[in-house]
Amino acid sequence: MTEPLVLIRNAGAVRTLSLNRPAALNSFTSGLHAELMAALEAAANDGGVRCVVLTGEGRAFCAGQDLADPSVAPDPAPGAAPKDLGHVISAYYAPLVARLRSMPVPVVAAVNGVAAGAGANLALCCDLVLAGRSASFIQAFSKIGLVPDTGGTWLLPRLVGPARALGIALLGDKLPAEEAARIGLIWQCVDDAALAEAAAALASKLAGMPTRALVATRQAMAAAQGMDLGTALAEEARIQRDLGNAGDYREGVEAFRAKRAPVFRDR
Ligand code: T3D
Repeated sequence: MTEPLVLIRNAGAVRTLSLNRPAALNSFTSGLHAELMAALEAAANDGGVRCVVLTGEGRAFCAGQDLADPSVAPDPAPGAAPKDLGHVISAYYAPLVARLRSMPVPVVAAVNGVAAGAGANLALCCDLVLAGRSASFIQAFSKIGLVPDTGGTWLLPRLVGPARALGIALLGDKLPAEEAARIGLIWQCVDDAALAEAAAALASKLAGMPTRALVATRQAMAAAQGMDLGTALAEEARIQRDLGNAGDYREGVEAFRAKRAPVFRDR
């Protein structure tokens, strides 16, 4: 029996997806792409899941594209046709980013080790990124003659500003987790030994919160990046109108007034 390329664990309303190609630092093959997409799709469609955690098996989070995969690695044979990396991005990485950014529940990245290339941007696509102190983020693309993909050109300047984003992307240097947290690239850096527990606690907290409002916040903040203030204010009014008609708002206000803990159910 072949090992699954994504391990799936459930704890209450939290589903953890763990990339499982540790010998190749969880780098992406078409098989890993397919299993990860299927696992995300299943989590999105399961009403019992209220938060997803993405992590990696072994000592890495994800080293990006598997550069040994013959479908993408340049063929050294003289006169061999170049590989169409545009197709690889459109067929695999772009749909993965779109899937993650439209998940109906919050997604936490628990970065347990190196996150390089598409692996770094996979983590940064998640809503909250926690990393172990020995983890690192590498925009490895420039080292092999590529640009940041998997949302990197969009995410990096928004997260850390254009000057830092360009430095990180051009140099492709290893950015330690502590520094990544200091400059606002990620949410938090914790001791390696505390990572799993910290991610579980964060995910469980998010799972108990009003899911629809959390997801709407992600979407509104992303959309507002391309709007003027007036348009963003109008969009806030539109979203608040929707959420104000939802059960979670009624429950949140009732619980506040009754001085009890709320039980949110919308998804
Ligand atoms: O190309 C396209 O299809 C377009 C899409 C591109 C998206 C991308 O992600 S491009 C960027 C691809 N990723 C990289 O360039 C990173 C390559 N890896 C590294 O730079 C280093 O491995 C790390 C900095 C991530 C870790 O370094 P280190 O010293 O801790 O480990 P290592 O010894 O280099 O790697 C350990 C093993 O994992 C090794 O295999 P071995 O020798 O033990 O059999 C190494 O070959 C393998 N490995 C690491 N990264 C990859 C990989 N194998 C295939 N693909 C990888 N990306």
